[in-house]
Amino acid sequence: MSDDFEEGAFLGLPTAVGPADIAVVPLAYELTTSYGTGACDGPRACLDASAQVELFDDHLGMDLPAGQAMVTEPIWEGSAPTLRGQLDELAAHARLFYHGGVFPLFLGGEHGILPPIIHAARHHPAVDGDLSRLTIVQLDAHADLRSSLDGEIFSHACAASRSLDVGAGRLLQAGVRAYSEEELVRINGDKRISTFFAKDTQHPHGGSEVWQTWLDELRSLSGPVHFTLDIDGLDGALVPATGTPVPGGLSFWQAVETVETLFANPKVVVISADVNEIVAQTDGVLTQFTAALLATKIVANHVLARREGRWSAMLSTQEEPFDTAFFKDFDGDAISAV
Ligand SMILES: [Mn+2]
Repeated sequence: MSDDFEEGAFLGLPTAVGPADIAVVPLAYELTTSYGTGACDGPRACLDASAQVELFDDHLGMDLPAGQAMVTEPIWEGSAPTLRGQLDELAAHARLFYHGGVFPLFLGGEHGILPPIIHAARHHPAVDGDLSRLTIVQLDAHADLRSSLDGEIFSHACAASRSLDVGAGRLLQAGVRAYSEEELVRINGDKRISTFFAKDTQHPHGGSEVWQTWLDELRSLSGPVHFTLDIDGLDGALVPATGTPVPGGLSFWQAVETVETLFANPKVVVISADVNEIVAQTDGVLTQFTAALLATKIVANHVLARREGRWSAMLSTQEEPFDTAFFKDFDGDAISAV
């Protein structure tokens, strides 16, 4: 722990003065969690746990922040009385980090944060208003491809469906092992979606071959990418306090390998990432520490991409108007159903 440790900041690193290169953006959002509760406290717990993470990253070969200006934003909390109002607020907040000069890492909060983040990502210069250019890479126990859950189309269980409805061009998923028939039909019928099921990648015989095809898929990507890590994609033993821990999931090193392979792709620009469904574990710290370690891996790989010329600031020159009432007016007819 260095002398200039800052309480509550990511990795304990003091907030940089001036324009940020990397922004850690905590989002205390939890309105639709169906089983466990506490995703709202997750970002704070993750920030606190990150104080115990080593600053030296062996893949990067340096101590973080490795010369980058890093800031930990104040924890965002919605004030609108309705879920749709909060989604609009969240999108407007996320928009602040898509000008192209900064890499945002959002800490959630339930997975319902994804559609407003993707909506805001259209303003990133690499996306340039056309979200069909954007690929979402998702690690998750759940497909999150329901058309609705308990009548709510913005449930966390619909995060991936709504992100495609918002306009994302492609969706790659791994770790998936809990899904409905409706979601399976959608996976098989929608060409934008490629899903790698945990029963295949984690199979004791032949699983490693399927895992290699996942990595090859990541290597074949091009264009802007948002990486979304639902920590329940990991085996439930690693994240016991997350909203819905599920056995049979990805190992820690498979999550790390996914991050390293994605950020190493020279044709890809990872414009942003999120780590979500973090819940403050009270009988230990494994859940929030696992999340903090993977968040650190994401930051370290972003720094490496900068140092090796795969990421450079590309500030947008025009001030595009932002649709601040997108979700409030989101057309129910526009949602995708099987
Ligand atoms: Mn999810």
